[in-house]
Amino acid sequence: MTSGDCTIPQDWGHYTPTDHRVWDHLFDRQTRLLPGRVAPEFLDGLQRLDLTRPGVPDFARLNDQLMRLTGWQVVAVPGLVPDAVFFDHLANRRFPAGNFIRRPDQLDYLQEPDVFHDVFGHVPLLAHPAFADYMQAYGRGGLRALAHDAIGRLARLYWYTVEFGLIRSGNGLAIYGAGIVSSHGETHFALESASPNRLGWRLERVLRTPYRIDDYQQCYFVINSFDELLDVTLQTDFAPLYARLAGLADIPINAINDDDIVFSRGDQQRG
Ligand code: HBI
Ligand code: FE
Repeated sequence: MTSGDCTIPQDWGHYTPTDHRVWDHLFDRQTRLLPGRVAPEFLDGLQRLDLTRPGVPDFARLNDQLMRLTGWQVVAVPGLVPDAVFFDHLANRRFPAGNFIRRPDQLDYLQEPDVFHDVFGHVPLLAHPAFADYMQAYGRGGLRALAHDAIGRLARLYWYTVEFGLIRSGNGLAIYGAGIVSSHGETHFALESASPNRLGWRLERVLRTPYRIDDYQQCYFVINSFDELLDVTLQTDFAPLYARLAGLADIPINAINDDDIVFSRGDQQRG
């Protein structure tokens, strides 16, 4: 790693008893809620990575397991890092995780990703081979998108999969996006609220859909499987796609198009 990679030591010993209590509180609240709502691969990752131990995880320990399972590593960063740095980490199978944790009065909302969002939300699926490869493919795609001035468009893919993705699971829908999985309120909202649209995931559709960062989503996209997400991403030649999409209008955030597959919150596919 170079000195421009924005990493810092996690310094696990610096977490206070309050920090560990905040982790445990959020962890318990989410793990009570997730069974039956989250993709089984996520719960599997929590177990396999030994994340069920109390307290803020020690990255050194976590990395032993993660390296063994999929060759990924978690590195500590102080907060948001520049796009090029972020993509370079992902492209090299390193996930940058904020090393700070929110205060007890910030349990429900936080602007910058902290260690709970980053580790609880993102890391369990990095133990899953197809998702692990998808994240690396995204990082490589991000580095190429920098050259095409297309970061804003590719960021929509990250947003609607890695952060706020839904997946078909058994005969229902399940959450897998870290922004949902790490949020008590949005876990309920994404699956149970009547207000957002839940549409079948298609790469081009997602790249044409803006998103909002200041509220629960108005639109979620549903993948069939992590294998499909990986395959489509690997097989797509993004440069000509960016060129073609530049000539097409964005699709309003709350729109349903004729060719969209619409899922209802009762899980039945209507479209
Ligand atoms: N930095 N630490 C951190 N975490 C992110 O999720 C992140 C980032 N920098 C840039 C970034 N995300 C976005 O540009 C991408 O999601 C597209
Ligand atoms: Fe995130």
